[in-house]
Formats: sequence, structure tokens, C-alpha cells
Amino acid sequence: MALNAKRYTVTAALPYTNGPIHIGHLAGVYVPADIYVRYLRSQNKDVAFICGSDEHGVAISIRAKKEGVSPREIIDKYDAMIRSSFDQLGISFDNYSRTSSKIHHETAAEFFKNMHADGKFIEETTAQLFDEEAQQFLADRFVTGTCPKCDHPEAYGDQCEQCGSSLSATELIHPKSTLSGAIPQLKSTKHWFLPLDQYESFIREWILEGHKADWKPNVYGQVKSWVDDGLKPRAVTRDLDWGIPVPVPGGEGKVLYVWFDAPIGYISSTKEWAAREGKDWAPYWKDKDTELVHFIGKDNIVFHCIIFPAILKASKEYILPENVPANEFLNLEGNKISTSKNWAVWLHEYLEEFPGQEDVLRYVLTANAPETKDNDFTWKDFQTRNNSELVAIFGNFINRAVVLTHKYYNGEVPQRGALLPQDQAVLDELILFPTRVGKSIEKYRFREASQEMLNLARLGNKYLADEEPWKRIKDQPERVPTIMYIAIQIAAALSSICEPFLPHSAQKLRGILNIDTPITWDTIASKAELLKSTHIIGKQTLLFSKIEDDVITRQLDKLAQTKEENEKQAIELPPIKETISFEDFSKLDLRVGTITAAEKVKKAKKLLQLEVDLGNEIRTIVSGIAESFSAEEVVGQKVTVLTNLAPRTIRGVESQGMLLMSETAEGKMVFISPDQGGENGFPIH
Ligand code: B3M
Ligand code: ZN
Repeated sequence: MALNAKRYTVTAALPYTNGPIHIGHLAGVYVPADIYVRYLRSQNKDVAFICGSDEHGVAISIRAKKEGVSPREIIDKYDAMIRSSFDQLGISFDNYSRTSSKIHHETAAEFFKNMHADGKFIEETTAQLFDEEAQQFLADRFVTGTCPKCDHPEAYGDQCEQCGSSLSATELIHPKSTLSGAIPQLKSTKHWFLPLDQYESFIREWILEGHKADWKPNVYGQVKSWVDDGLKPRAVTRDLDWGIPVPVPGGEGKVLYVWFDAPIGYISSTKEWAAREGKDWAPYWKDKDTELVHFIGKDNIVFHCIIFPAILKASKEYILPENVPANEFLNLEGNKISTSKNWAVWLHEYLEEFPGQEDVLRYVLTANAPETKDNDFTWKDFQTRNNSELVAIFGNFINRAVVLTHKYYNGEVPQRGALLPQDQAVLDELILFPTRVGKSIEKYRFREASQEMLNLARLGNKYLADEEPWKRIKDQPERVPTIMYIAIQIAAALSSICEPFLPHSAQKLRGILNIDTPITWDTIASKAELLKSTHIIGKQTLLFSKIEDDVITRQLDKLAQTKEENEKQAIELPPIKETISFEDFSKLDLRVGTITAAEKVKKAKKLLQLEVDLGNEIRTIVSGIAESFSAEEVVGQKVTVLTNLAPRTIRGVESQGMLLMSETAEGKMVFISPDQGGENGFPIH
């Protein structure tokens, strides 16, 4: 594991400038990335921490249309907002760039041109969805429709959020333009495709064989399932007016696909940084002794583990990521974070409402990070972790150590006397912390690392509680200088060990202890004296403060209000569809059925595989109801079945029909059930 690379290039996913940053982004990407980088710096490593705004793509155009302004206005607004809130939270990027910058447009265009010249693309004219009303081709988020894999009625033109499949817009059933609501027509257009199928053996060898042991199982597993499903050529250009123009003949009026240009943004941002710092950018991307690490959320795995590496590979000379420690998702109070539903804790609002408490958010998001599975952020847990961990353990220890040193010795670190075994034990343990915390960080186990860091404060607290200097001062005053000397050494060590997690508090603590130059982790591990006797510590101030119930109640009220507003909106029903003839209706063969068996479809959170009794036959039907019902509870359920729907294979299972379902205002699915005693197999008309 050890940190033996010559330099580190650490990237954090470029946030889309179509909205502000929320706690899901922070817990998934930016806080762990920042801890990692601050730790590398504490070990004196040469590191470039790279990020920037992702300013192209359909998400930006849609937001601009929605707000009735230009895409430029949108990106300027959110870029400024995101930059400043990252800065206030102490996310210590070496460079934060923008993909709308000149250097990025040039860099991405150059990648494309070179790959084009080297014959790395397939050029193909295919039929794409076209919106006559908006006079625009539709791809990605510009089109919704029914997922061909799981029937989810609101799948997007690039992926289905219900079953997780990656889709092309033309695969959607009943596609609809999100721009005008029109039903798009097919129209032919030319595009450039990256033939990912040609990279399959490369990905297999590099990741599936090479990183089985050291990559997180969630990341490895996703890559494996993509590769096992078979990689297909993927279009890397789009017919849009917002983005980087396709820089080769025939590319007029077309732009690069956002997922082609965005990861190259890491490279442009590195170039911008190097130019400013008078360094050479190339070794950070090309030298084999550089370790490249991408911090991302789990929805970006395929782009960072398959598509971008294929681009790097095709462009030669580039190094590949050493690791991609993607996190799972963070939920909020039991529900999925959603920008459109405003179900989130927004960073800029938090910073305004909790001034001076930046580190509390960093800490809670780390201690409760969705590292191995989705996790839940609750305000109650936020309060508890602050009050009983940061305040009661960390803050309390520092407070006692500092207050007593002032009280007994006017703030001067006392001369220690002979060490008793318990003193020696504490000092012996203290020197182990840099390695303990460091090891966890190097394994990307930030939760564990944050708890190790807190254990150092626990060590100090326990030592003071056991030695009771406030009693010894009366009955054994000669012991107290040693006790306080040791307590101050622990406090000094904490000021460095906590820095990656709690940078603001680390700085404050250095002020309290009057430490000018941060103590290195090596110094702590080397048994050296951290603060010498006669050193005068600074003034006592509170490191953390208690969060009262009313503060938490206010946040919960805010969420309750959001929920109420969403529920009101949710009742807005979709418009009635176009009129159909009786003949159209009578084509549907609807029958009464009974579910006789059910089981979960493996690796598909939302799908149940059902056996449905239709009187003369039993059918297998795959249905996207697993989030509303357990397999056990649907057995025996009477259902309405559309029996003459063409069979489709969903996750390897042939589904021979469809159940009629509706849903409640809360989004729970309900069966449209013939509960008046309809018999299996009888037609419904
Ligand atoms: N803009 C973030 C997202 O999917 C996306 C990351 C780009 S990283 C090169 O929300
Ligand atoms: Zn689907």
C-alpha cells in the first residue's frame, strides 16, 4: 500500500454547473478527496488536486431553458456559487477550472482531432430522434420514454434510473421530447462513435485481472457487469448548439458529447494549474511514477473506468488511474436526495445557517460516509455526532488540557517529572496514531480513519479522567506537571492528525496551542517532544459548540415543508393521452390472474420475478415493483395482466406479459386488482 509514487494526481468529479452542491456530492466525492489530498500533503507528497466546473451537456441547456436565460448565464451563476462554497468548506483544490475555458476547448478538441487522425473513431450516419417543433435532435436528457428493459415509464435517453441500464435515446419506447412534449420522428444524422468493443480485452486485463484485489468491490463489480454485458460503440458527438464544436470536417453544427470532453477537463485544469505555478503539467498525466486517483460518485463509474480510460489509451502516452474509489449514495432522512424535488441539504445554505461550523458537516459526512453501501444523513445524527463526539470528546479534552495549563501554570507547558507506567503507556500509544490514521486513509477508509482520529482525543480524555489532575493538585501536586505536559503533547498531536478531516479546527487549535508551524506526522511518530516545557500556549477558546434541539427542529421543519410542497405538486396528474379507437383498445388482451410465486431478480433492486396463474397456464412476468412490495407479500395477490404484450428479456429473464399498476400520492405502487372475485384467465373488457 505505502505511498511510494513520485507524485499524485488526484481528481474530484467536475460538478455540473446546473445547480448548487449538496451533501450527497460532498459525502460521495469532495470530502473524501480532500481528506486524501490533505493527508498526502501532510506526508510531504507532490500532489495536484484537480477539479473544475462541468459546463456542457444537456443538463445545462435544460436548466437554462427552464430559467429562461442563456446557458452562459447559468454556468456563470453556478460556477461562482460552487467555487465559493467549496472554498468556504475548505476543499483545498490546487486548481478549480471550467470546461468553458479556452484551454479546455483547445485541449478537448486536440484529443478529438488526434484520435480522429489516428482512425480511432467510427463515422456513422444513423437515424436519431428529432423534435420537429423545437427543430432539434434529441439525445440524453432531452428525451424520456419507457425503458425497454424494465418498463419504467420515465427513463431518460441516456439511462434508466429504475433499472440502471445505460440506454440510447432510440431504444426508448414511446419517446417524448422534454423540450416541447412532441413525439419525435427519426431523422438521419452523422456521428462519431468510440468503438468500446475494441477495448474490451484491455479493460478486462487492466481492471478485471489487474485490480481485483485493490479496487472497491462496488466499483469492480460495476465494471465487470458492463464488460460481461458486452461493450458497444458509443457516440461521442451530439447535434446540439451548446458544447465544444466537433473539430473535424463534417462536424459543423455538432458538438462533442459532454462525457467525451468533461474528463479531459481534468487534464486542462492540470495544464492551467501548471502554467500558473511555473510547472510542467505533462508528468502529472504521463509519467509512470505518477499515481492517478479519481474520486467520483457511483453513477460515474462507467465513464471513469471504461470510457475515459479508452480515450487515454487511444491517445497513448497517458497513465491510467491507479484507483477509482467511488462511493455509494447518501440519502437524506430516508429518501433519495433529489435536486428537482429540492430534497437536499444545500452546501451554500448550510454555510449560511451554520457559520463557523464547516468542520461539523465535514466530520458527519465522513463518519457516516456511504463508502460501502448507500447511507442516510439525518439531522438527529448530525446533532449527536457533533454534541457527543466533537464537543464531548474532542472539544472537551482540549478544553480541559488548555484550561488547566492556564490555571496551574499560567499557560506555560510544565517540566515533566519521572514517568509512571501509565504515562509511558500513553506516550507509547500516541506515536502509533500517524500510521493508524494514515493506513486507513491510504485504503480509502475515511470513516475508519475519522474514528481513529477521534480515538486520539479519547486517549487524552481517558488519561485526564484516570489521572485527575484537579484532585492531584491538592493531594499530590508534584504529579501534575507530568500529567499536564502529557496532555498538551496529545493536544499538539491532535492539531496535526485532525487536519485532513477538520482543517478549520486544526487551524484554530494551533492558535489555541500557539503553534506556528504545523507539527508533521513524522515528528509525532518519532517520539519527539511536540511542545517543549516553557512553551507558552495561547488563549482558550471553544473548539466546537453544542448544537441545540431548536436548530435541528428548524432543519426538520424545512424538510417537512419541502415534502408538503412536493406532495401538492405530485398530485398534478399527467394529461390524458390521445384518443384511440375501440379497435385499438380491443387489441389489448387483459385478463384476471393470481400471483403464485415471487422472487427478487438478482442485482436489480426494483424487479420481482413473478409466476402468474392465468387459468390454463402459468406465466413468468418481471415487474418493477420490488421497492413497494416484498416477494412474500405479493403471493396470492389477484392482478390484471396484459397477456398479449410481446415478450421481452429483462435481466436475462423472459417476461411474458405485464401487470397493470397504479401508484399512491406517496409513490407506492398499487395493484389494479379484480377484487370482486374475478377468476384466473377470464378476460377483462
Ligand atoms: N459532471 C457529475 C455528475 O454526473 C459529472 C462528472 C463529470 S467528471 C468528469 O453529476
Ligand atoms: Zn429500466
